[in-house]
Amino acid sequence: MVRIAGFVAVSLLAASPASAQVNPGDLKWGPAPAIFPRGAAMVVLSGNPAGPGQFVIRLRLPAGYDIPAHNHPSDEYVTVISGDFSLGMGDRLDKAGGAHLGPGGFAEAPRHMNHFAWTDGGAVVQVWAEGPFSMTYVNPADTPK
Ligand SMILES: [Cu+2]
Repeated sequence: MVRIAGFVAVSLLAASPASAQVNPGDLKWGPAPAIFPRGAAMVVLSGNPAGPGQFVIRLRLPAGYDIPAHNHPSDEYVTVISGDFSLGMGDRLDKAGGAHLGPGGFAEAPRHMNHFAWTDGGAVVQVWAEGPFSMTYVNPADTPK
């Protein structure tokens, strides 16, 4: 029965984000977890960043947003969806030392390698990494409270 099949498909979509298809306007944004500097919004597209396994999230960063030097326990793959996003490798945020990326731009931060990022005019970026996700700030004073 077509109607039952359709109902089942909708139920699976709601229960399992990993199999979902979604347009940008339908994403349910919320405040990013406190491990990120204040002001970012986040949506989980696939998986669970808090648990084991691969996940995909998007982050919406306001203009003038800085992410101080930090590292992660897994490789991090970042795709710029919109806006401007700059990312560099190193132990301190150095705006002279990053690569400036636009929509479609891509960056990879190998696991445990210190890196930093910022946006001048605001950005939406998509992050693919392995959970459980964490951020270790190089300077403990940079750790958001
Ligand atoms: Cu990072």
